[in-house]
Amino acid sequence: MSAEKDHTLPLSEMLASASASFCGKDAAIQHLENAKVLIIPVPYDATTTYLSGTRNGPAAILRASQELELFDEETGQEVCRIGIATLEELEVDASSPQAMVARVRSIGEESFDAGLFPLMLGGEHLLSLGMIQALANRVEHFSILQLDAHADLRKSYQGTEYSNACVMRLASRYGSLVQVGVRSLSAEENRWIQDQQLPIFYAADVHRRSSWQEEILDHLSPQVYVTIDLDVFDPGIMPSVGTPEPGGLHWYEVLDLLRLVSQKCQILGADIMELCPQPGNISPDYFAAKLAYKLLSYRFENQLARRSKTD
Ligand SMILES: [Mn+2]
Repeated sequence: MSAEKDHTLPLSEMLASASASFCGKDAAIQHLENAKVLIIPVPYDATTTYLSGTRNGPAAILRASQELELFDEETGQEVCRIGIATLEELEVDASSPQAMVARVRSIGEESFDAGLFPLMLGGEHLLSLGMIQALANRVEHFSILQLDAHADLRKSYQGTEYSNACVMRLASRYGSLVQVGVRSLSAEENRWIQDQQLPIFYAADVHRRSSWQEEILDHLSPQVYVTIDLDVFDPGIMPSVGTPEPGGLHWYEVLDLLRLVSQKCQILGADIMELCPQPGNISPDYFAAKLAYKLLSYRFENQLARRSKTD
């Protein structure tokens, strides 16, 4: 396939085989008209600053997802019944990070136009910019809820603004940014946060303030894009990231937040980024796959409940 070709292919011709799909063949939707969710795996890491390897993240998540139980005990539902389609891994455009972001943007626009909920699996965090730009081209006002150990608000890094270290500064041009779980930033980023009066919930705030989840809701617009850098979690439970930072969030802290946001806002799209698989340690891969399934379970909880009432 040429580097340009997948831009012109309709999404339906880019679907992964059933057995390579998220949650495997029992859950896979092979016709987009029956799907509500589009899983978009993007195996790209060009600007990662520390340990690289997130290009292997999407495949590891998809592999681990084959082992997921399809029933979710919290919602009492099997969210795969909503219709989850999976794209083949997006072809990498190695010419520049800008070109790769543009490729993600075009896939994002197509999935919004098709009425699908995009869930991107990364890959490096810079790619989130493409999905956020796609959303901004379709929706006027939305919040960006960023779960991340790092602020990623530098003006430029190593001579470019198209870097993981700058991605959320770029993204903040398109939606109102709310950051959660941050515990690593520069003095320059700190000044910018204060100048912009950016709502930021440091990891320490999450650990020490009982009302942090409600406070986050106060800052969110009715429509939200959720971007999760897996390093928001404590490296004790999520070691497979390129830049681990101690003192991260825990499983249920993040799940509770995601469920609350799903109940109070409309989540329009999401991504789970920066899985850097470690040979011999599959637990974090499964963790990421389950997080993706949980996010979808919460997002479509009400829709599935309405469906089962009319069944
Ligand atoms: Mn990060």
